[in-house]
Amino acid sequence: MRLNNRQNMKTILLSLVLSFSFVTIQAQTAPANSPVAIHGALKTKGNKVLDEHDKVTSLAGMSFFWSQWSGQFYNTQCVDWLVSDWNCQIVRAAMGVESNEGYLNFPSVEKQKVFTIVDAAIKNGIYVLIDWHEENAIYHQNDAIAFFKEMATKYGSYPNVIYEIYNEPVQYDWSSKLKPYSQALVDEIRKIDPDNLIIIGNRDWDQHPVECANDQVIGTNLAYTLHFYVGTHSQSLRDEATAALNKGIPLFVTEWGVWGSDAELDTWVTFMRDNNLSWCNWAINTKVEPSSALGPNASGTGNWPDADLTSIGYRVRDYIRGWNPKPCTTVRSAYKTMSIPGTIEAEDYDNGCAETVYHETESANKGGKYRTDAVDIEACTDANAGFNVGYIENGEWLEYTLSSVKGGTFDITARVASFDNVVTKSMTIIIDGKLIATIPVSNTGGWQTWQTISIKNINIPSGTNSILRLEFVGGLFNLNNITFTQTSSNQILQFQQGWNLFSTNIQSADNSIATLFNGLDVREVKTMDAFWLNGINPIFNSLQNIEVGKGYLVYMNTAGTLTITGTELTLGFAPLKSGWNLIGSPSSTTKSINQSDYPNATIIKDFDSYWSSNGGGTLQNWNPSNAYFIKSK
Ligand SMILES: [Ca+2]
Ligand SMILES: [Ca+2]
Ligand SMILES: [Ca+2]
Ligand SMILES: [Ca+2]
Repeated sequence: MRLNNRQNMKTILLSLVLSFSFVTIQAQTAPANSPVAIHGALKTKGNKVLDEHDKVTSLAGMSFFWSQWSGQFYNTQCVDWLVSDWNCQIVRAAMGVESNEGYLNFPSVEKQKVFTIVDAAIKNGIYVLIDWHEENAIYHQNDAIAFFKEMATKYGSYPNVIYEIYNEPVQYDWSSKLKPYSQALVDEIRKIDPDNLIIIGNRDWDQHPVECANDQVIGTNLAYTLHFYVGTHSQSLRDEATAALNKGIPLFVTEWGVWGSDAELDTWVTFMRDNNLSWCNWAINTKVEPSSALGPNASGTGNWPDADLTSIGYRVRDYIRGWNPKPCTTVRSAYKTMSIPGTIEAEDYDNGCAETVYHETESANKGGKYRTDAVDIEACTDANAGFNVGYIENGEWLEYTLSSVKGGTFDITARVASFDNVVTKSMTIIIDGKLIATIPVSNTGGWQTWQTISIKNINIPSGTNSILRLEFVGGLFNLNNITFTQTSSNQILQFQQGWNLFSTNIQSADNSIATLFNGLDVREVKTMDAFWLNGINPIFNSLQNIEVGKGYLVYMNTAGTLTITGTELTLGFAPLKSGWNLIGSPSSTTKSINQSDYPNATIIKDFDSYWSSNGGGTLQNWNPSNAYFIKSK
């Protein structure tokens, strides 16, 4: 039925509104930081594939195997795993067309497998190749057109989708056979989807892209296929690819694998990296053949442990993981609860991102143990075994959140190993931005020959949720752990101008008032029955020393800070006289006041608040730096 003009206009407006909101919804669909959220719609320019920000983009991922023979892998869980564990940025649904089991005989069965993979890719925010996987497609052009028109209608508005219209043509002439097929497919797809990438196959299983470059298909956002098998193809095919690129066409490696010697594996991967070629590796399958990524027992739904991968699959996974590393969004947190004094294992650096909690010169964990960040961790043969950070290089650093740092003087020791005589090396210790110490490191005679390095009498300020940072100068050593042993403690007392109450639990080597208060603007220190006055002849002072656990009054002419350094002593409850007493805190930590602490106490007070055996008052805690007036029955 023909629409009249008014209805027609309404329909156009309505479809504009619908398509606009549709696009908006999809933009929100790609999960944050996913490849599609980052790159958006791909396009071509010259011989490059660009993202929506005009940035040259190459993607790495896996190809599924022929759909008709590996349907057990065509499921959402498998794609989820390839994204979450392998970091695949693209997958390829290789829809088998010919053969008795293929699409031509079972179109809805095979198409449904493609839908499953494409929908899972969209859900995960990755790219997906819809691959017409056959060698003789020129004889099934109408089937291919019908299929891709349906795909373009269903998925053409999703930036995720890439059409691969002819997997691997055999020896058909480009200009007279393959190009007309490709032009027809491109023209039909473009009637529905004006912009998603279309990848075009070429002669001899995609080894002659130069022929395409010399006689190009007309259209936009077209790239041409390059396929290779490491161990079969070598420099001459790389030369062909380079020549095609130099003639200005973009290439897309929709499939490559290993078949035979893997000697040129790195060479081929480097070639793709250098030329920004996107790729999918062949294949997710358990078939016993050289290119399979999975061993015979691997599940059909992902969750593959390393043992389920073939040696090639394991290496390919590494390439994919490192191709476009996932952006780090991990918020810093302690890997384990650690504090000073104590031992900090080098490998227990904080959870978090590179350059936030560590700096590494290269992105692999070269030791391959314990954790999966860039930090190099290996099994350790030192006492208590465990792990050590290895491959330490000049300028690398690690950070650790410490729940508490007890201020005081420390001996610091570290267990190190090195088999290098040449480089001058050391480790610098920084806490909360303050340089604490630098310890030299020298050759121990082997990478697992462990020695203790140490530095003594280092003063460290107290803190909570402190950041310990270890900076490595020179490098070329391994670190097992670092230990902070407290040799003396600090107590820091903040005095206001005027009268203050205080006590201490630190026994310093010289606890005379004259020494402790040297440099402070103090007028007087007193107890209830003795005094010390600044400036008078010392022999007239009835009070000479500060004793641990006792309470004192001090009058400051101006405010000041008293640091008492020495041995921490255990405090306790002093005997009380009847009536008023001045006592020191009975506890070296903040602790609530109970009647049972002093059964005869009726009032406990400082300058600001009181506790009463009858209740009331706001004084609730023994504070280790305070002194108290206490009335006893
Ligand atoms: Ca589109
Ligand atoms: Ca590393
Ligand atoms: Ca390193
Ligand atoms: Ca360790």
